[in-house]
This record gives sequence, C-alpha cells and structure tokens, in this order.
Amino acid sequence: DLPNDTGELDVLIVGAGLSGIYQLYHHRKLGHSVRVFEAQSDIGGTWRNNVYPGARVDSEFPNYQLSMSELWNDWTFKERYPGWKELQEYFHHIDQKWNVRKDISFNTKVVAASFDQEQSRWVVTTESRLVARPRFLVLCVGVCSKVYTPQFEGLDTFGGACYHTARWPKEGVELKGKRIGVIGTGASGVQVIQEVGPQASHLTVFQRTPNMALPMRQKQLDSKEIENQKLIYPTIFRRRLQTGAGFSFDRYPKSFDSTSIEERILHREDLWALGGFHFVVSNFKDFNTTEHGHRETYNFWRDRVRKRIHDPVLQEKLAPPDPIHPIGAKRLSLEQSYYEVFNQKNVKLVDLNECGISKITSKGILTDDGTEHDLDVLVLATGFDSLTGGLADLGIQGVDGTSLAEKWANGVYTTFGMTCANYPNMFFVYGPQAPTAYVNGPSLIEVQCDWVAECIRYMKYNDFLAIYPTHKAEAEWRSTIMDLGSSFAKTVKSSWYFGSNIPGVLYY
Ligand code: NA7
Repeated sequence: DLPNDTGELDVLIVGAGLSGIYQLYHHRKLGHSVRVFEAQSDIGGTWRNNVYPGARVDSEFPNYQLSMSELWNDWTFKERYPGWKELQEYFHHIDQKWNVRKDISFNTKVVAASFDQEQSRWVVTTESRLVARPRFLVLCVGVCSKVYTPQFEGLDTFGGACYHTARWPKEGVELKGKRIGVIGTGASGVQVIQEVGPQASHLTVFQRTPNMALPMRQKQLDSKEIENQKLIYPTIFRRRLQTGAGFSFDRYPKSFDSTSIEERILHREDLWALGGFHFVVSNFKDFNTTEHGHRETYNFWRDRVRKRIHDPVLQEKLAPPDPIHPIGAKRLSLEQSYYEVFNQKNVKLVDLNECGISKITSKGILTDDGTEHDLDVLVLATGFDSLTGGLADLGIQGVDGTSLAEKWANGVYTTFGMTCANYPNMFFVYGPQAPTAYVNGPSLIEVQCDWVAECIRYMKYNDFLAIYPTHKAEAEWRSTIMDLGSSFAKTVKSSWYFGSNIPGVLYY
C-alpha cells in the first residue's frame, strides 16, 4: 500500500473527499511522493456518507465544484442543487480524469500519529497497523466526519430500524408505509423530513429548535444553457474567491440603515425570489449586526413561512414570533416542501421544549407526558461533533505529548485555522477558526489547499525541515477571531460554528 518498505513519503493526506483529492492533485503535479489514507471504502467524503433520502448540496450551481477546466469542460450537473447520487457521479468523473484511486488506501483509518523530531517526520499508524512516515501531514477529514448521537436512554433497546442520517445504509431503506420518527431539524433533518413525509404511513418529528429554512427553488438545468454559460466559468470561479462567502454572489453593498424602506422591501423580495442562500449572503451588509435589521429580516421570513402552514399552533412552533437565536448562528438550510409536509394529516410535530424525550423503548419514543410514539424506523438527524471532532479523533500527538483533544479542551488554538503550535509540518483544511461558516465548500478548499501545497513546495525547495506556529501567533489568531466574533456576541454563544451543538464542548 505504501511506495516503499520504510513507509517514507513526502506527504500523507488523510481523507479522500473533495479537499483530500484536490490536495493530492497538487502534490502529484509538484512531483512529491504522496499517499491518501481514507477510512471509508470509496472516495467522496461527505457525499459517500450522507446518502439518506433527500440529501443534497445547499450551494447552488455552478459554485459547488472544483474550478479546473479539465474537470468541467465535459461535465455538467443536472440540477441547480445536485443530490448525493449526482455528487457521487461527479467524484467518479474526477477519478476518471485523474485516476485518483491509485494513490488512495481505502478502509485505512488513522488511529495514532506523533512527530519524530530527529528525523523530522510524522509516524502515522493505522487501525490495520500500517505505518507511514511522511514529512508532511495534511488532514482533510472534513467538517462533519464525526457523527453525534445523543445518549438517549434505551436507544439500544429499540426494536425497529434506527439510522443516523450520516450512516444511512448504501443500499437504502424501505420507508413506504412505515411509521417513521425523526429526531433533529437541522439541515439533514429538514431534507429527510420533506422527503419521507409523503412516503410514511405516519411521520413524527421531534423538534428542539425550529429551523429557519430558506426556499431552495430547485430546478432542472438546461444542458444547452449550461454549455453557453461555461464561457464565463473562469470568471465565476475567480469571482467566488473575491466574495465573503465564496459564492459568485456577494453582500449587498448598502447598509440597512442607509436604505429606504421601499428599497429594503424590494431588495428582500428579489432575494426571496432568487432562492437559496441569496436571502442571507446578498442581504444588507449589516442586516445581522443591527437589532432592527435582524428583526425586520426575521419577520419577513416568519410571515412568508407562516402563510404555508395551515394550523396556527404549528405556525407558532415552526416559525415562532421571535427569533430563537441570531440568523446564521446555526447552519442555515434550504428546503423545498418542508413546511407543507406539516399540513399532512399523517405528520405530527412534537415540541421537545414542551415535552422532552423520556427514553427510547422497544416500540418507539416515550415522551415526558407519558405518550409512547410507536415507530418502525427511527432517524437520528442529530448532526456531528463538527469542526474539531474529526481532527481530535485521529489520535495525533504534538511534540509536547498532548493530543489535539487535550490541547483544545479549554478553547481552540490554531493559526489561520490550519496549523497548530507543537504540531510541526501538520496542516488541516476546513477546520475550526477558518472561514467555515456559510462558506461555499469548494472555494474554501481551493484557497486552503493551494496555500498548504505552496507552503510544502517552498519548504522542500529550500530544504527547510519543519514549520510550525508559535504560541504567540496562535494567541493572536484566537484574539482576531474573538474580536471578529464580538460584534456577534450572542451569535458566538449559541453558534454551531463554535461547538454549541455538543454538550460540554467549548470552542471559543
Ligand atoms: P445539525 O445542524 O447539528 O442539526 C442537528 C439537529 O439535531 C438539531 O436540530 C438539534 O437540535 C438536534 N438535536 C441534537 N441533539 C439533540 C437531542 N439530544 N435531542 C433532540 N434534538 C437534538 O446537523 P445536521 O446534520 O442537520 O446539519 C449538518 C450540516 O451543517 C451539514 O450539512 C454541514 O454542511 C453543516 P438543536 O438545534 O441543537 O436544538
């Protein structure tokens, strides 16, 4: 599996999703000896794991792809927001072009790594006892590689089928006519609920926090139109590197306060009609930093959504009178028919704030009011120990003997969200303290992977042995992040991007 008996490599990449594959592309071009270790059995990362009904990307076409023309000149997506099957096909297309599989060891899970200071090499061990000795270690495990399952009492006693959305069986699950329960109404929950609602004999949704889901306005793409649009792809892909969120569209240049009520109304209508993340990304530049800007935006969303829900009680629960948290503190999600599903007679919403989950029984879910909700299939759409979880799980030790989990136990310290003091020659992409919030994945991946590859090229070219940030640099980066966050003080406290979804985790 490794190019030589010593396991020595220039670069070891962990993870064969989009970032790992793009990092591999760079090192091959630079002539480095490089290998990818992937814990799963195929390429695709998040799109290999998240194959639950309705799973699709929330970045609108053509933003969610790599920018090299050799990849897009004979490839066209079929939907404005492609689903997991099409995204898997896209990965196979990349493999056909670049033959990436030959440099990837599948079913190869990294369980430990430490830095040999004498040799200036990482010693990386896998579950199957393979040992690699790369000079540089690049972690491309993604933002959502560690699944989060809350410790519900009795979960293992459930007699029906139970799946976490990110561990959905590849062969699918028969859902037609079944009594289905979904816990969680984040991005995954919204997608799965709107997909299974029409198939289930009965659907019970267990909601803790209502989702501020935005209309996706999905559509099929016209392949002829796309071919014409390809003329400006280079411009689109350059543009997405110049915008705040890595999309080809950006913030409205005016501030909320400097705009007339008429302009505000008309601009919001335009964004709403465009659909997707336009409503947030292209909103007034200060819409979520001023109290009244935030409020006006929320009220607009609330009133639009309520019109789609028949039952006044459900209107209150799905689109409450007041915002529960600042817009964007949790990962925003897109929906197609989410709110209509709750008008179906066979769909019930359980508000966990009024009546919590007491335990899981062999028959279903027992709530605090003594009701047993009978289920055939239980779907856990409960998310991930995101950002730091997947990195901390790799068993990597710094030169002072502390693990990443220990290092970050009382707050995250990195530089640029890509490197750490005491971890020489180690880089990570799509990690904490990087611009991971609301960002279009491939844009961030290209920016970070380009930087990492250039840094490694420079190190090798100059025969430098090791690169790592100082503790002072980490403290400065942390304070930069905190200062940026201070204008969103409430956001930071309730933010998914700062670990608020995992009990006891403190990232900020
Ligand atoms: P999220 O956005 O973390 O959503 C998880 C959901 O599960 C959310 O509604 C949580 O409610 C809910 N949850 C978590 N724990 C519990 C317990 N103990 N009881 C009831 N409900 C619970 O994960 P997703 O997979 O939906 O989205 C991940 C996406 O974000 C992914 O696509 C990436 O692009 C980024 P809460 O809101 O915490 O009250």
